[in-house]
Amino acid sequence: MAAVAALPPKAAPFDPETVRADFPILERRVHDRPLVYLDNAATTQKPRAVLDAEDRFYRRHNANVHRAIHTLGNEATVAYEQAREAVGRHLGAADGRGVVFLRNATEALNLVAWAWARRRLRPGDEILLTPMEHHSNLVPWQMVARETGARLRFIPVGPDGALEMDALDRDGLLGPRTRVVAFAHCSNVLGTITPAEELCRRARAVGAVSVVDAAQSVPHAPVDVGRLGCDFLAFSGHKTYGPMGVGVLWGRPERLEAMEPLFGGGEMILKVELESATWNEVPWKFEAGTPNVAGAVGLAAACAYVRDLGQDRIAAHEAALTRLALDGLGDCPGVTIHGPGPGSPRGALVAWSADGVHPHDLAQYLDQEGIAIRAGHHCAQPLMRQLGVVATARASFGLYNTAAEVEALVGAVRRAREFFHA
Ligand code: C6P
Repeated sequence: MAAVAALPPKAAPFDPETVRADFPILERRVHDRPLVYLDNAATTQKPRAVLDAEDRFYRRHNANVHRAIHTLGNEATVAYEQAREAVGRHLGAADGRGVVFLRNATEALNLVAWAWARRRLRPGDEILLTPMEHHSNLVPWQMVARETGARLRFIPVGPDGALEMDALDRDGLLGPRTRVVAFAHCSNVLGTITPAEELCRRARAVGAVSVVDAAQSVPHAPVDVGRLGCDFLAFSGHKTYGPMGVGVLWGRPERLEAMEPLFGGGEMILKVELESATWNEVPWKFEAGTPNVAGAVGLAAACAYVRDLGQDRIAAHEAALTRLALDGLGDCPGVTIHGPGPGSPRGALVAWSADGVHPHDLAQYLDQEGIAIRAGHHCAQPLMRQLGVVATARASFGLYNTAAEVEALVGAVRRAREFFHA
């Protein structure tokens, strides 16, 4: 189990000041100011428990997995497979059988698109998405639609950032032609939390598979694949306090069983002849070649870390920070906040436009004060078009952020406006 600096009793309010000590990078200064890291939706910082788990793997147990008879090989294999079990349980599954280790959420979504959808879809079939998808959950479907003749359809996003669920029936978006329903659990721009359970249920009712892009939800709240009722779920380790280069596709084991592998090579085979081969069992048949074992071990440590802290307490803390940011930024002159207003469900991020200040200029100004935010299209260009902007500024919160940091952000955004309007 991962160590946590000073584990408070579960009932106590969450204290970010205590957990900050677990993150060495937060000691850094940027432009001679304390680092205020508010770019957690892009990637989170790593606690010592994760750094140590990776380090320990390389120092003590490094060997290739599933191949060697020697002691280190066995230890590495055990560590890797234990990580799989831990990630499966973190997602509410009984075991790790549905957990495919990949590089990131993007690769996980591509695996479903190419290995599941491309082989099954026919002209006239439909793939139902939303216009607020990250490109990683849009472009693979565009590519598969082009190859198969399937049609892309979109559940509209209203001005309040919510999905217009009544359009499913009103506009005939969901029906017997729908084969795939793929959507973000939480938008990386609007922060909208989508009605994932309902969408999965509606998909199931018409015989479509549901694909949940959980890149922005798994890091912030407990996510249970059983409760969601999804067929596939994707997330990235690096956004959830784990290492870069490891991501997960969770698939309902019977769906994975029915899928052909996408990549051929080592470890995904059962038997190879000169002209043919048969496949290993699920999930290994999707993991061709040497996997990122240290990454998987680090990800399992990250899961243990947030569970030890209490995911519900982290979620409540981040919701309070988000409310503070919505209120503070909302009071700044010339600022337009995108996405659901206060009181509506929202992930731990706020994107906004500031009248007369380009988001890139704003991000650079904030950087001079040690404050890291993201500015750009956030890999959601169609959504930017709908919002009528080319880019936005975005602050996104993690468990180690504090109310004082949000106040620093708001103060700096105010000063930036005065600076750029002077
Ligand atoms: N978003 C951001 O918003 P990868 O790069 O594969 O780890 O994650 C891709 C991805 C998929 N879905 C959603 C909803 C996402 O937000 C992201 C990554 C980052 O800053 C980078 S664009």
